[in-house]
Formats: sequence, structure tokens, C-alpha cells
Amino acid sequence: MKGNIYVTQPSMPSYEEYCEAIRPLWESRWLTNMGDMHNELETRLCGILGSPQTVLFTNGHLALEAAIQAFGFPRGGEVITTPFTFASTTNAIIRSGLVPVFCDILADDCTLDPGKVEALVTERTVAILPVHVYGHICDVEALGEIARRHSLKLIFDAAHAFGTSLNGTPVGAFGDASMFSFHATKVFNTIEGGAVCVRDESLRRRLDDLKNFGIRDAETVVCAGGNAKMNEFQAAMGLCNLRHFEQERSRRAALVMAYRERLTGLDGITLPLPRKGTEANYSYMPVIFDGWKRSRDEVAARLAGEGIFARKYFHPLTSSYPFCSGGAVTPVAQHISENILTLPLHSGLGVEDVERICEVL
Ligand code: T4K
Repeated sequence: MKGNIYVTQPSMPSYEEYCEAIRPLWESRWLTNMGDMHNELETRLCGILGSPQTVLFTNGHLALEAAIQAFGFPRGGEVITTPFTFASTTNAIIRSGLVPVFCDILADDCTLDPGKVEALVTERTVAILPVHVYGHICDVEALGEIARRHSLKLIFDAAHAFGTSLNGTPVGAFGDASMFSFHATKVFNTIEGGAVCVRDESLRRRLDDLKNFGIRDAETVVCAGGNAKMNEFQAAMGLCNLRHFEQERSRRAALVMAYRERLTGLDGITLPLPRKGTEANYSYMPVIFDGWKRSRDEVAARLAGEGIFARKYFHPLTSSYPFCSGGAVTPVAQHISENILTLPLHSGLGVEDVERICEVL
């Protein structure tokens, strides 16, 4: 039997390249707390993500919690969001003392449906928190317009969207804040890691406080912040991986094209795609099995039998978690969640692996 294939695999520099990158840490003995590599990575990411302010965090989830908490919303405020996401999105809202209000998604690209947002706005609504799921950039214009009309903050979960842009505008430029994940499984990784992009200098200051105990200097603590700093080993991995990101993107693009060639136009298979004008990062390969010869679950089981581990990103909907109040009506999200499978996609695969996977399908 050939080797197992997993949904993803971290992209990594060579062992030698990483060792070379971390060598200075043995000389400086400066390992964390906003070291040189941390600061260099922040500066580099501002350009790539299209944001004047980028604040690094130890992981994407804590970055998202800080992005929400930086606005100082009143406890119990409502946040309109998608249930078609990783647990982190919904949990970050709840852990910040706010209430997720679930809105349905678009069938084409699985992002929040702006046409259904406004009906959910109440006097308690404080923010809209959409997800650029699979790196598919949301309808940022329509969502921005709704947020402006109702004086709401627009906070994007851009965990999947590193390196994407819409009509030439990098994704970190949209909304009041955007959170990125640099987890090992992401298209660009710092082992664990994350960042928040904001435009406003005072918000940046607030994010810096939240990730470092609220400490401004040795004798000044301005708020009850926690510890969510990215260390130098993570930042070094990020600086190395940045050098190879475009190569990673183009290898993945070739695999996605190979998948699309084989799967497009098949009865019962739908491929959600990013909107027109998107420069994609090819982070995931989602496929909806709707009216296919076998159900999504049967396909997943058959693939697993062949050592191919696709994942049901995202099933179940986060609105079904026992700690979320029920009653969300999101039929499109429900249907997609029951029928979607994300197929293996990473630069360690070759077109022959895609062929093998498609043969099993
Ligand atoms: N918002 C959204 C929309 C997100 O998707 C995420 C994270 C977040 C927020 C929060 O960001 P972080 O705090 O994580 O930075 C994985 C990732 O752990 C998670 O980061 C990601 N989303 C989610 C979509 O996928 P799992 O539970 O599926 O991971 P796991 O351990 O099953 O790994 C998936 C596959 O990756 C494995 O089958 C094999 C491979 N793998 C994994 C790891 C950890 C490796 O080859 N090497 C590795 O080191 O969540």
C-alpha cells in the first residue's frame, strides 16, 4: 500500500535553513517578548497583508480573542457571524462575553450571506464577524456597507486567507480588524501563530497591551491583558517560510487545477470557488457531494480505507455546539456542512496523488 495522505502537511524550510535562522538566538539569548525576529516579521507582514499595523500573536485563536476584545464591547453584545467555521471563531466570541448570532452563508463560496445579515441586526448588535473560509474573500463591500449603516464593527476571521487579495487589494486591508492564523496546517505557518491587522494606531496599542499583560513599561500596567506573545523560534520559522510562500502557492495552484480538471462538470459534484477578482492562496480543496453516487460520509470512509484522510471542514456547524443557544436557521450552511469534504492539498503532493484520490472518488 502506498503511503498515507493527510488533508494537509506543514510547509517547512530545510532543516539547515531553519538552524541558520535560529543561530543568533544562542548568541543573543533573547528568546521571546518582542525580539528582533518578531519585530521583523511584523514589519514584513504589514506589506504582504496590506495593513499599516500588524500585531503578532502566539496563535490565531488568541489573536481573534484580542481583536474582539480590543473594541471594548459591552458584555452580552451580539455578534452576527457564520456557523460554518472552525470552533475558534464562535468560541472567541463567547469567551469575550458576547453572544454569537448565526447567519446563513452563500452557496457559491460558503462565506457569510450579506443579504441575510441585516434582518439579524438588533439594538444589542455590536459587530459582524464573517470568515474568509477556505481563503474565499467575503463580499467585503456589501458587509462593509451594512456595518457602516448600523455603526457596527466589522472583524474578519481571515485565518485561511493569508496571501489573498481582491481586485489587487490585500485581504488585511478590509474591515476594522482581520485575524490570521499561522498554525502548522496553514498555507503559511510559524508552527503556531497568528496576527491581527488594524489601521488605527490606538487599536494597535490596545492589541499590544492585550498580548503582554497590559504592560507598557516595568512599572506601568494599563489593563488586565494576558500573555499571547509570539516567540523568536516561531518568528524565525515565519521568516524562513515567507521566502518560500510563492513557491508553496504555485505548487498548490497546480494541484488545484489538476483536481478541477478531473472534477468539474461531474453530475453531483460542486466545487465552491472564490469570487471573481480574487488572487487565491489555494489553502483548501473543498468539494460538495450533492446527488453524487455516494454520500459525503461514504466517500470519506472509502478514501480513509485507501489511506487518504480528507476532512469534513466544517461539520458540524458551530451553532449546534451544546453551549450555543439553539434556534439558528441556516439551511444553506446546514446543507453544505452535511455534504462537504476538503480533499488533501499541500505541496508535498504530486499530480499523481490527485489522480489517485480522484480515481477513488
Ligand atoms: N478561525 C478559523 C476559521 C480556523 O480555521 C482556525 C484554525 C482558527 C480560527 C484558529 O487559529 P489557530 O489558533 O489554530 O491558529 C486544524 C488546525 O489545528 C487549526 O489551526 C485550523 N483552524 C483547523 C481548520 O484545522 P484540526 O483539529 O483539524 O487539526 P489536526 O491536528 O487534525 O490536523 C489536521 C491534519 O494536518 C492532520 O490530519 C495531519 C496534518 N498535520 C497536523 C499537524 C498539527 C501535520 O501534518 N502536522 C502537524 O503538525 O485543526
